[in-house]
Amino acid sequence: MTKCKGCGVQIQNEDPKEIGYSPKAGSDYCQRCFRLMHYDDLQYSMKQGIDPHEVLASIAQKPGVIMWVVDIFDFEASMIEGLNRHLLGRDILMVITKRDLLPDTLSNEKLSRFIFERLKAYQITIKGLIVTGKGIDNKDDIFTALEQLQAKDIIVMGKANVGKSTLLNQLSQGDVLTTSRYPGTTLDLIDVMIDKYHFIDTPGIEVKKSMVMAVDEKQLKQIMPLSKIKPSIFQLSKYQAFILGGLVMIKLYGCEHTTAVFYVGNQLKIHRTKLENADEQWQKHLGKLYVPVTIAQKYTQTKVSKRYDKMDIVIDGLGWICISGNVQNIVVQYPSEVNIKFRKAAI
Ligand SMILES: Nc1nc2c(ncn2[C@@H]2O[C@H](COP(=O)(O)OP(=O)(O)OP(=O)(O)O)[C@@H](O)[C@H]2O)c(=O)[nH]1
Ligand SMILES: [Mg+2]
Repeated sequence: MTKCKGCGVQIQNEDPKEIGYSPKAGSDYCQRCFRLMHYDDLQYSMKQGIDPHEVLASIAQKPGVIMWVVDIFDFEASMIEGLNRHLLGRDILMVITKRDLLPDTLSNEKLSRFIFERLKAYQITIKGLIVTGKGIDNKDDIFTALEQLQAKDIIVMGKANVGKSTLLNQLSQGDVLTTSRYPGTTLDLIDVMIDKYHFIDTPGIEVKKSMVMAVDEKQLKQIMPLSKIKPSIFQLSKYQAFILGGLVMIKLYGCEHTTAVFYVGNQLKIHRTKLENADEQWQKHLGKLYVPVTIAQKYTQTKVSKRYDKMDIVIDGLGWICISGNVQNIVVQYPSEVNIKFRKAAI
């Protein structure tokens, strides 16, 4: 039995409806990978397909250094609670991806400080940190860190869609592994030899309660950042509301010298409205002017007061909004199946 070089499943030639199908005997790739690679066509979604406990358990059994891949744009959703406990005594090298999406004006020192503060809050200990992204060539830093850890076998793991396979393709200067914007691309462990190192690509650990999971796959292009984020900055006074696509409404009460900076994909429309009209506008335009919407279209409201001088409202899978200045109250309306968090500003 051969394994698909792109996603790791066993290739089979019998059942077109089952995973691993290829019409040709002896092919290197399954039909799903072939169509993803060449036509950006998702034959079937695997976003709910892989049991995260099974993935973590199989990773824990493999000897080697853990390369934990984390998406800087979706940092909070990339976290794995109790990671050190799941991987007791193992060396963890953290590799941050998608740095290219954040503004160049943000220094790496500031970024590292933010990352270590967040890791402390999550009680996660790492042995090293590398920040990289598309178009950033610091492969040498990664290999130097692996050398220091005396790594031979390296297990590349992390949440779905953080960029594990993309990173490995970059390190090997090839395009062997299948990558896609759809979570759940890699389906089984895949061995990748790069020089003397034996890397293992792994299926992403399921991301729960993310906007990426809440919208239809066809809408992903509208919410995921496709290029460097251009932050949208608004100066606010008194009462203001914002509607992000058809996904989130943020109401700000009692603003005084307040600034809101939106770090979301550039394609997502940000609608600014008067607070007193916001609910009416939402009802009227949802699914028409205000798109995309989630599949379930069920929403929850949370009321918060500003906890930090500069506070981020983080919406998993969508980005974050940094609020500074005075605000009496903030009400966030968001899809019930999506996680939101409040943190000290990242930028
Ligand atoms: N801008 C940018 N996009 C990236 C980067 N790394 C990955 N991506 C994109 O993120 C998406 C997911 O990448 P993959 O490499 O398939 O992610 P993965 O972690 O292997 O995903 P699973 O196999 O589903 O767990 C793709 O659309 C990639 O093009 C990066 O450094 N910068
Ligand atoms: Mg992958």
